[in-house]
Amino acid sequence: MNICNGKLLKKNYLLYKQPKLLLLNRLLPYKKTGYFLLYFLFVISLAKAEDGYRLWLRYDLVNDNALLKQYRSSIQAININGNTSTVAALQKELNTGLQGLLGESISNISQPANNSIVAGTPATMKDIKAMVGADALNTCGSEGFIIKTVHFNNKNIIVIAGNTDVAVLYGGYHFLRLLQTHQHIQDLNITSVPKVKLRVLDHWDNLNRTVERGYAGISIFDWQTLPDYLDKHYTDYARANASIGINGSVLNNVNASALILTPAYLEKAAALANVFRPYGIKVYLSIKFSSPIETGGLKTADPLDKAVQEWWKKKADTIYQYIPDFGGFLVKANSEGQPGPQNYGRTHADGANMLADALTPHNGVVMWRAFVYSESDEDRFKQAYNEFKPLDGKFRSNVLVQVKNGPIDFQPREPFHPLFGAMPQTPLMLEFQLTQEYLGFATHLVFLSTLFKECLTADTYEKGAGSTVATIVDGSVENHALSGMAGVANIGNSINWTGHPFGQANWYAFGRLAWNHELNSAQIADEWIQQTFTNNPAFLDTVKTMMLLSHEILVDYMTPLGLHHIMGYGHHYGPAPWYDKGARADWNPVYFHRADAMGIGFNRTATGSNALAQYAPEVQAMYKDSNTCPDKYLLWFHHVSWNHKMHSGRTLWEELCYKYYTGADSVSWMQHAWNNMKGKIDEERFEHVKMLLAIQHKEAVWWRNACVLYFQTFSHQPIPEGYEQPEHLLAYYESLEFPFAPGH
Ligand code: BDP
Repeated sequence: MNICNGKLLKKNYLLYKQPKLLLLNRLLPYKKTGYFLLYFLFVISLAKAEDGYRLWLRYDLVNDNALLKQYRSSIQAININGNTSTVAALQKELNTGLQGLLGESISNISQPANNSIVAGTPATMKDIKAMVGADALNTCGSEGFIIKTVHFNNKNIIVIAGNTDVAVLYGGYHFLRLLQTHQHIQDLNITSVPKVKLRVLDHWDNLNRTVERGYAGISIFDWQTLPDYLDKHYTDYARANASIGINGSVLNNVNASALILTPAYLEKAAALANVFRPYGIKVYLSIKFSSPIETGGLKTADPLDKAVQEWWKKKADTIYQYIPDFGGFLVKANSEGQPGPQNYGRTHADGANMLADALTPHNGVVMWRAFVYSESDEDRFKQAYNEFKPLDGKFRSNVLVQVKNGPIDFQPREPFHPLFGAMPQTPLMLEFQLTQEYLGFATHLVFLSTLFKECLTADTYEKGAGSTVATIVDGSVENHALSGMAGVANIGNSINWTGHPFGQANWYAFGRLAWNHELNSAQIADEWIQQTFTNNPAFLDTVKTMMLLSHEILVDYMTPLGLHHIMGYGHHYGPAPWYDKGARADWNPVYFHRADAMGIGFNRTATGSNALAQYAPEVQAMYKDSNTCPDKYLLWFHHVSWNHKMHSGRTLWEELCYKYYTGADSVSWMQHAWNNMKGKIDEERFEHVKMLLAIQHKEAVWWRNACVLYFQTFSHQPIPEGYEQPEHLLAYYESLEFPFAPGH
């Protein structure tokens, strides 16, 4: 199936033409109109099939006649020069995109003409500088683009310009987005430059195609048939990423197999890199720190050992022979059982620097993860900071320390990680999780843009007010040359890529925010809905509201008021706040919520673990007093009594019940809102989302009942009057087991 609708229709037609004639011949003798009607309905339904594969790159005919007329008159031809694979990709995308959107094919011309698009760089188009201004181009760097309507040599032209082919490709995708979102194009003057340099998807995909924490099928990377078979997914994945500015892909799980660096797999990775390259996407690999032992025959992986250093240097040289523009390594070391430099008494900096030195001659980078915690009496919240803060300034210049958005682990809500604001001399790469490991897997509709924004806009006060996480991460606070944002991918081979049709929005939002963290969630939702579903204003309004509220709703029915990590053990499916059998204290929900007869919550103030001290004084001031701490972080930082007075006037116990009940109830509201959308979009995706919302509702009620009943065993207070009583006793919820829950 082709992602572009223009082609899809044609292909389907050819594909079904033969059976259609056969069927027609069979039906003719009956000559019953009923059969014909049925048959035509069948053909129409095929032509309209919407399985989600096309993502936000659907390019369906613009259904606003006035706009269509405007578009058609301003876009009559395309002038793109150059013979690189990126130029070819851009040409193809514009041709297919415009053909779909405008319903007519657009000719390619070799000179700028009146009412044409001119796309190029100063190297490929001699007039480009004169059209947009050399100064403007100077602000674009190597990836930024300009889209401008100009009157040049008596011609009306839409210019898409950049300093490199890839920049122009980004501009081309942005232009198509303008049309898909029905923007006027007569007076364009857009300059867009990415704020963050490395915008990377991290795949937790294993070489056997299972995906750690993946809920959308198996891996799209079919290592078995690579390098010879190049699945269509690879190109469409690259297109989707390029369209939102993602420029890197880590192909394999952070819990890495050492085999990834063996020649057989490097050849496969190189084949993927070749497909991705025209789209500006670099390939990175997760490495296993013990690779020199496992595949190199050495006795040690000590980063200060000369033979080990030599092994990595040679390995890097080899990798670059396969992949000349290889991006670098992602490393999980001394975390959750992975080997690392500490096995040899060395530091994270020793380990990262050894790898960095091997990559330096080739301009590669190391993304060294700070997700570390070990069995210890220390609050898990504090451990990454304790290990990494003393290493600030000790890393080579091509190392980024990659930090999860929050201090624990991708919870529905976390305060920002205290390392942001604490390592001024080190570029910190922000890691978000798009796959919904702790957020209902791929069956809960939750738009993560608001979660991302909550973190990005949080003020660390590193250099006074305004040092937001976003400005730490984009390098502007400390003037770092390197900057990066990573998203743990939610992609699999499921037909719509992400399992839940709305999971696509999280991939989309991540890319858009990595490019420009100043975009707001409403804008992003707006763009995504229009491109993915429809421009119908009623649909747009309702669904945008659902999306914007969805994260808060999920927090309410799962982990309100600052509760965290109370999910099922191991697989993290469903509620299990009672669980206390985990091999380590900090793998148990009871460790995190600390409910007792007095109250609930983790005291992280000076009278408790004092994790709060890891933040700047201004941040501490916001959170340190349980009476002024925002409700949403209350139980992150305080153990408060069941009768604690909340800002609403309710007691903590009442508020907890209120949140759980409102959360579950809000999912019914989402169902209701969605049901009203029937007929506004295709039946296929409408029904899909409807069924998933039913699961979400069932599970939200399950979360509510299980948690309220369990916490009631400590509060000893009744569920407030007027609330529906849980369907089962606590013992029932505690007895549920899910040995085959996916993704672990
Ligand atoms: C946790 C996941 C685990 C990952 C780990 C990580 O449960 O599967 O390996 O994060 O980020 O959230 O390394």
